[in-house]
Amino acid sequence: MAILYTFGASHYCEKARWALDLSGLDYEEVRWAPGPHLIAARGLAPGTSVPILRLAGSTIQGSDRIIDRLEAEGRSLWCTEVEPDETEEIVRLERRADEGIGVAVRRLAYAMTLPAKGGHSARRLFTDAVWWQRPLARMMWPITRRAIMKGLGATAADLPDARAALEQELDHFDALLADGRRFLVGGRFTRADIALASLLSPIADPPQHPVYPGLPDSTATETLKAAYGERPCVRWAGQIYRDFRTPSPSP
Ligand SMILES: N[C@@H](CCC(=O)N[C@@H](CS)C(=O)NCC(=O)O)C(=O)O
Repeated sequence: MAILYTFGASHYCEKARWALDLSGLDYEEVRWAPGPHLIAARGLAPGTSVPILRLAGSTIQGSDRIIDRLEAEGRSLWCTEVEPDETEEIVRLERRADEGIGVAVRRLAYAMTLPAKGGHSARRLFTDAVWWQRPLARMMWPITRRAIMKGLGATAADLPDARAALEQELDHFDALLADGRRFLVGGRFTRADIALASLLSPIADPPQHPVYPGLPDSTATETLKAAYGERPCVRWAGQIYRDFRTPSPSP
């Protein structure tokens, strides 16, 4: 059976999980915890980031590559038969969601929670990880926490920048959706919609999300929702979840 390695709360992992759920592929999800994942990931893939998919003897790292593979196998339930100019637009918007919204949401969420010591965000990050990683993750947390703040530019001093970066990305997608379109490209549900909706899920916090409702509450989610929950692109993400997010099997 295929295995998807994730962080339960990661929005990039949710993107891959959503695509896998739609593909009908039989898979198991194994959730890791930040810190110990470094050892586990290096044993499997060139880099340390999740999601990682093990499928038929191969290892695919990165949500975009995982979706590429599902498409190559003809397993996509989203629309792939599009015009060449639409393909370019789908690629462009998925990349913008990955590199813009995805990065900015994560940075702001961490900048709001990690600088205050207290373990609140740690509980959310570890709670559903495989049993053997949890004690290790707790031990490593002081180092992991500092590494994340430094690596992602998520210190208290970074808050204004992090907020501005996210707002710039939200403005971009709000403007794109201002014509009332239901889907990002070509009037059909494509991988660009999966990308943007999943990467906005930490703000949209949709009830259909297969992981968030079971996690400890997050002050970051509440603050992000209060600040940006009414943004058109965030409301759009909630609607895409309502219409297209089928439940995934429990890990
Ligand atoms: N563009 C990548 C981003 C993946 C990513 O940044 N994953 C984070 C979790 S949100 C991660 O694994 N960080 C730990 C690491 O890189 O070691 C994708 O779409 O898969």
